Amino acid sequence: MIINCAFIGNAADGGGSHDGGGGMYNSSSSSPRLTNCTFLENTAFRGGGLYNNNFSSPSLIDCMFSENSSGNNGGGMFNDFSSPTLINCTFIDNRSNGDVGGGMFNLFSSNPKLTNCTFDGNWALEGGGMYNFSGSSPILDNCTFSHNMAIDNGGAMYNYNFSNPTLNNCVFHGNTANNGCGMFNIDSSSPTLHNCTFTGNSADDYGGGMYNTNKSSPTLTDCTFSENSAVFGGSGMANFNKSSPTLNGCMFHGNSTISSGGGMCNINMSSPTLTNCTFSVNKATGAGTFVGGGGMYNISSSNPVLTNCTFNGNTAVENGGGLCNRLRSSPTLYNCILWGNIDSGGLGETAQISGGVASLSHSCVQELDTLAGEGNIGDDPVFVRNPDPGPDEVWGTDDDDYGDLRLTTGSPSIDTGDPSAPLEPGVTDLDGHARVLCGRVDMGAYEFGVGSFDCDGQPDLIDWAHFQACYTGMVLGPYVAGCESFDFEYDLDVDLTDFSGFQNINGQ
Ligand SMILES: [Ca+2]
Ligand SMILES: [Ca+2]
Ligand SMILES: [Ca+2]
Ligand SMILES: [Ca+2]
Repeated sequence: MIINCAFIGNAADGGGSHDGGGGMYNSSSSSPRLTNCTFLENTAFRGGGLYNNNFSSPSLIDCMFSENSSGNNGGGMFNDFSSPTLINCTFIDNRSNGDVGGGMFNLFSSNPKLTNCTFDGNWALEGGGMYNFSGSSPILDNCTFSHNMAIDNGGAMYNYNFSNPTLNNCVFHGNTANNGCGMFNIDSSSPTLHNCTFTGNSADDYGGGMYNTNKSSPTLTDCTFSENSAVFGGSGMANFNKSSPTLNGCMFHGNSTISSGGGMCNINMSSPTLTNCTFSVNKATGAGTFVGGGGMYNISSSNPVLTNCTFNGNTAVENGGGLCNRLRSSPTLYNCILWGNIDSGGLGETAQISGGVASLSHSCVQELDTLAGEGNIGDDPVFVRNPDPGPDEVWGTDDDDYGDLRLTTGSPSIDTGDPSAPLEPGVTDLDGHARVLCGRVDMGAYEFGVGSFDCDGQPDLIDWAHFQACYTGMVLGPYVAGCESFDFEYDLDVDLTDFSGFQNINGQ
């Protein structure tokens, strides 16, 4: 056990097997406990600060790795067949001078667990903050990656060759790279992300927030991509070469490119599945016949499936403010809203979606004209609030408002989604409410009418009279049909949490 120690200015440069761990070297199941330790300005060929080899999995609490550097991989830390536990640790300004993993390098099934850790200003050729290689799948909770940089790809994190990290409540902010500033996933690397945010990341090529290629198909729930940029496109997310992620409840707003796919681009047989997602005020300013897609750009046999997604206020200088589809790319859309998207032709149908559509049903499309399909409408969905650039009338400043894309009383998009869509236990909308209320799913990402048992859109005393009969307290449901309107968290009970939810909106 090592407490309150500082490792400063040490070097491991013996060559051969003596070239790892400038500050500390752990080998053969050596797993010390370190609390409140500092690794500063140490150097080595591998693992400038700390090198863990051959099942060495130390625990580190309140430790800092700063300005360590490696000639090869892992400026701050190198894990080789090793899975340390880190809590409240910080990696600042570490460098991998020769290769990859500026902050941390994980090799051969190294699966460290990181909680409340920060990676800031780390630098490498690839994977400025962290590089995971060959089945290395760390678990990260409440971690932040900011201002990390890769000369090539993966500014904050690079996942390569079946590396599938799990991330909860993580933030990627202000990272830079050629491709995938927040995260770069390649060769069947498919992380799982929940409640993560990618904001203000800036790519020289593709994928400001995230870049997926060669059959890398991450799963994302409740994630946000905002104000990222990429010169060539896919500023929020870029998917290449049979990479087809699954997104539920994700938001893309204020992302921009000077080419195609402000929010997302899908290229070469990449067909993501998106449910309850919103795209607002994303921008693609490239020029040319094949260029556009303020919200989403699909090209070369890329056929995403979108269910209950809302596109509003996205712009393309050329084609398809909402979606642009080119070269045998044909998305399928169910229960979607495409409204207020703009391209060179204004606000017409082709500004909402340009190019091939495999199927469009029970959706709202502004100026609906030539697109065929069951249950489609062209009437104003009447959002709570449209996006607004604020008093300065310029997008990209602090007073920007990406709007409130929930529906209002009387909206023609209420109860006009696919009538066969079932009410499934635990399946929610973007707000976490039941996905189907009042017997039929709505169009768009948000279901209307929570708190209104009688489905008149007004949560009031008439509904309150039903609340008591619906109340299950500590006992889990089932409750009677219709009571899901009171289940604010949609956790299949009606309890005190739901009571306060009802109180909050009663009389509105
Ligand atoms: Ca503004
Ligand atoms: Ca409904
Ligand atoms: Ca009511
Ligand atoms: Ca509940």
